[in-house]
Amino acid sequence: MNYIKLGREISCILRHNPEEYNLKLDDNGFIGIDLLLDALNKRNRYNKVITLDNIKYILDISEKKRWEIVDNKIRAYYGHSFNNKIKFEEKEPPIILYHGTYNDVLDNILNEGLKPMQRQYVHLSETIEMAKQVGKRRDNHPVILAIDSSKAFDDGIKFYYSTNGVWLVDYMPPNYLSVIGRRRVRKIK
Ligand code: HQG
Repeated sequence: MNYIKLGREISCILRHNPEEYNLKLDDNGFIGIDLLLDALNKRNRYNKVITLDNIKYILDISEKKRWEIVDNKIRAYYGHSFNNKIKFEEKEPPIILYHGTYNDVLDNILNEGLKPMQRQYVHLSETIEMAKQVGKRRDNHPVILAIDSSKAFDDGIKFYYSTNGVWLVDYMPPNYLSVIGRRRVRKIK
C-alpha cells in the first residue's frame, strides 16, 4: 500500500481540487468521509479498497497532522487553494511568529509583504525550526522572517489558528517583518 501517494491524493482533494472528484466541501472545508472514500475507490488506484483505517493510519504516522476528522467528516487543516475561502476560528497569536522562505523572493516580500500567492492564506510558524523546514522545501539556506504578530494583532490584523503550530493570515504587511536568518551573501550586480 503506497501511503505517501494516498496521503498526497487526499491532501490534493481536500486542499485543491475536490470538484475533480465530484466532491463539494462545506464552508469550513469538510466533506463526509464516506463520500471521500467512495470517490477514491472509484478511481481504484491502489489495487485495494481504501478504508477509514487507512486514513487514520496516515494521520498517525505523519509528523504533520494535515487533516482534521470530526464526527464522520474530514478536512485539511491548512494549505487550501480553491476559490471558496475556508473559514477558520480567529485567535490571538503568540507575540512572535515566523515564516521560512527562499532568498529569491525576499526583496519582493520586504517590499510588498507576505501574500498568500496560490493559497487562501499566508502560512506562519510558531517556531524558527518549523519555519526552517517550510523554507527548506525550496532553499537549502532559507530566509527566516520574524513577524511582530503581537503588534499586528493589536493593529487589527486577524489571525487564525490551524494546527500543530501553523497560523494563518490573509496578508502580512512588510512593516511587521524582520529578517533573522539570512545566511547567503548576496551577489553584487
Ligand atoms: C512566498 C507546506 C513573492 C512565500 C508547508 C512562500 C507550509 C512571496 C511562497 C504550507 C510573497 C508560497 C505553506 C511575495 C509570500 N512575493 N513571494 N509578496 N509573499 N511569498 O507553498 O508558506 O507539507 O504557498 O514566502 O510546510 O511555503 O504541504 O506557502 O515561499 O506549512 O503540509 O510564496 O505548506 O505544508 O508558497 O507553505 P506556499 P508556504 P505541507
